[in-house]
Amino acid sequence: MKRILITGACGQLGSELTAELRNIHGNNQVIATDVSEPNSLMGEGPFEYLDVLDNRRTEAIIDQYNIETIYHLAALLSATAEKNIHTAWDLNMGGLLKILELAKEKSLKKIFWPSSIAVFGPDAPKIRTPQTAACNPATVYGISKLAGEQWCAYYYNKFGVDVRSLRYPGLIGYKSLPGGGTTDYAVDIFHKAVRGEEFICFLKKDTALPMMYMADAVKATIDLMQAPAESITIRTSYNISAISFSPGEVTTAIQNDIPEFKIRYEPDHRQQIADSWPMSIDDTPARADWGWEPSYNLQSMTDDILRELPLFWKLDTA
Ligand code: AKB
Repeated sequence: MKRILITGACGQLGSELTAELRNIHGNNQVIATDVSEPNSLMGEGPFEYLDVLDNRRTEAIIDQYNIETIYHLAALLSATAEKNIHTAWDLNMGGLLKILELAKEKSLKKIFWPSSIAVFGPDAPKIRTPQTAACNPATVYGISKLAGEQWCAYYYNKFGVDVRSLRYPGLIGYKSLPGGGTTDYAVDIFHKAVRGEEFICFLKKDTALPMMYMADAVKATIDLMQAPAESITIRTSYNISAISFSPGEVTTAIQNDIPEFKIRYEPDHRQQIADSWPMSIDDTPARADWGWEPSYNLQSMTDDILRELPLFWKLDTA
């Protein structure tokens, strides 16, 4: 029986994607791997310690479990990458190249690899940034994502590796926490609101960025991977869009449910990263090619998180 491998499975997206893939394919069909301890979010199923830069171990796991599809998520996010530029490049690029090469050698069926809105830099249009806008990223993370996209297209065109990719915006979920991203504030803010605490925001009030609720991100990923190969016209990475909001706007949405919620703004080094990114994204090709459509807007996402988060963390908000 052929199985699915996930690298970076303990991360914010990895945990929830692993759980959903296990729901769809069965617990034992999805092998979660990471350099940290497994968490309960990802559900029951096989877990292996894996540093993706360890090629021999990656290959051994692929062989041991008869892997045919890989979701290669292990990476450093934007803010951490700016502090560790060479480590970020080594992990984000080295990891991808090793997975692509193994996919070629072993004729794996499909590879998923996440890109980001960070491929765009200050010279791209800020509003509804098109799929084909100039990509001149201002961050190491963005540079690694842009180069990674080109490697994905190269392995597809040259060797027929069926690798598919999405340019994720900031992902917002209440179950798993992000780590080291510039959009992380938009997750932390809900935890503070539910706990009745003031939130200190590291971005300015009016810094709008593209965002997406985790349920939509998981759905987009699985829909892209299930789409027939002939419908995939973009082999670098697809723009996908759902919501765009600023810290001020998400605060208003939270205050609709929790009027006493308070926020204070103390912008730090992450402001410069956010200023280099688009404010909203045009995702026409994703909608046309494989029917992408988000389900959540800012208020429906906010209502859902504020309802579910206290139950999830068993917090007493009464
Ligand atoms: C980050 O903030 O680094 C990520 C991203 C937009 O790719 N969430």
